[in-house]
Amino acid sequence: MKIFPKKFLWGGAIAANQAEGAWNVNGKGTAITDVTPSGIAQNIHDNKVENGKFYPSHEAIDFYHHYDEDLNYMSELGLKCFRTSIAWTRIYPTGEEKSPNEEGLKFYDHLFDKMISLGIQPVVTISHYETPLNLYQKYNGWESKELIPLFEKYCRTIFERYGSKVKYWMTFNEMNNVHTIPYAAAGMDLSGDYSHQLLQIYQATHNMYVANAVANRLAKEIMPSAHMGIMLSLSQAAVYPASPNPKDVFGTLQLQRRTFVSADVQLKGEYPGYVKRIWRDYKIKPNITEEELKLIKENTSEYLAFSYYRSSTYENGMKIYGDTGGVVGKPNPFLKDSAWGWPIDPLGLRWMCNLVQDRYGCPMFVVENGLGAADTLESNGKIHDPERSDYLVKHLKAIGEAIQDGCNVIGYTWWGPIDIVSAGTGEMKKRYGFVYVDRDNEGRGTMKRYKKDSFNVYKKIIASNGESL
Ligand code: BGP
Repeated sequence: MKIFPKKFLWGGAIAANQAEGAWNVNGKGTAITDVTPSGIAQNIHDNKVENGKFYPSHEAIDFYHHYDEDLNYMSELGLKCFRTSIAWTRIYPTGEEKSPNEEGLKFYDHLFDKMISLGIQPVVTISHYETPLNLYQKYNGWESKELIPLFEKYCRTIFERYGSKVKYWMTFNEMNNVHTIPYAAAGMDLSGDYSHQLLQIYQATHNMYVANAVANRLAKEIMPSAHMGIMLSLSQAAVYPASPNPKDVFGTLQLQRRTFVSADVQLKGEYPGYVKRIWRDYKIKPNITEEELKLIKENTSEYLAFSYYRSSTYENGMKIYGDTGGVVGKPNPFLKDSAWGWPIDPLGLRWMCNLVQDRYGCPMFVVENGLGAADTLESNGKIHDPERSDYLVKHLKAIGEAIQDGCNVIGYTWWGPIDIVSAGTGEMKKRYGFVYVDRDNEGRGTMKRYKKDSFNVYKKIIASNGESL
């Protein structure tokens, strides 16, 4: 049955800091990720060198020097699009230079040209956990409005340069994660008591909403045919009440609203009442001007891009933890966990698509989904990864169901179609790829690439436009 639209964007997604390596070459400045030896979710941010080792983002899989070969694999896979981020610090090393770094700009010219020559459409995240370190140290990242004009300058530069090559853009990766991993999501630290921390969170997200609106306004001027989206972690919203206790059910809604608020403001253009209630209850007053609200209202985003890895369960009053995968609640007896403890729940993805359709009615783009697992490279160069194939097929079937439910899903980019460094743990061992990279947690290995069994599974699905599912 023909379920997936003809122009469905089958793809893969990575982030500059988890793949490129080459962290300080050709004028690149230091990003927050470059000083997190063990993964960004762990908030190791005090700029300490651990045994002189900065493996994760300093070398990663050296995509910077291997992109040609790597994109050839992506082309063989049949990808229609490839999502990556532009490293802000390649373009503006500290975020504050007057003019951009030409070497950095050239790199993305080559990268996008290569994709286009293969018939792969570039999809760009403007800021993926890669705030320039200087902006964290000087301003505590997005807590400060100083970042808005700096971001605008960065956007102007990349829109003017790549506007003719890139049609799909998204501003901030998983902005809603600011509640659980503020250093990664907003380049900031939280301090003081809970209400002060809440104030910081709402101030930072507000500043990012303004920056998103500014980017949308700029896009209309510079590249009017571009599609501008927001990107959220919907694993953060895929939360089930742990019981039918009304307190668990209502508490779950409150928790989900930490995610919805970002979509409500940036897609509908207004702050919802439930947020104003939180501000009143905690006696916090973020600095928000009438002019900014007008700007947000007039420059809403067109589509909602999201990641979805897992679901969680919530019991009223419980302390919520979070990592890159979403929130971590009570174990769900109905689901099996991945090797890294993330419950595998394809139906949760169908639920999220439907929820987005019902709440916003806008196009949606599943830009991250995947299974992080350890793989074994056999002596004959083979890698057998049936669990990854199974995860892929089940989640794509769930999207197929969502499309039949009436959801406007425009594409799907599997997370890490080639192995990259894990954002959360800094490990190489937690692999998502259809292509294996010979590189271990200690940075050893030949860097050679190998196709895994799952490679052909995804290839077949794409070749049949999803009909083989
Ligand atoms: C998301 C991030 C990605 C990515 C993914 C998987 O939150 O946007 O950068 O890494 O999670 O997480 P991890 O790498 O920790 O397995």
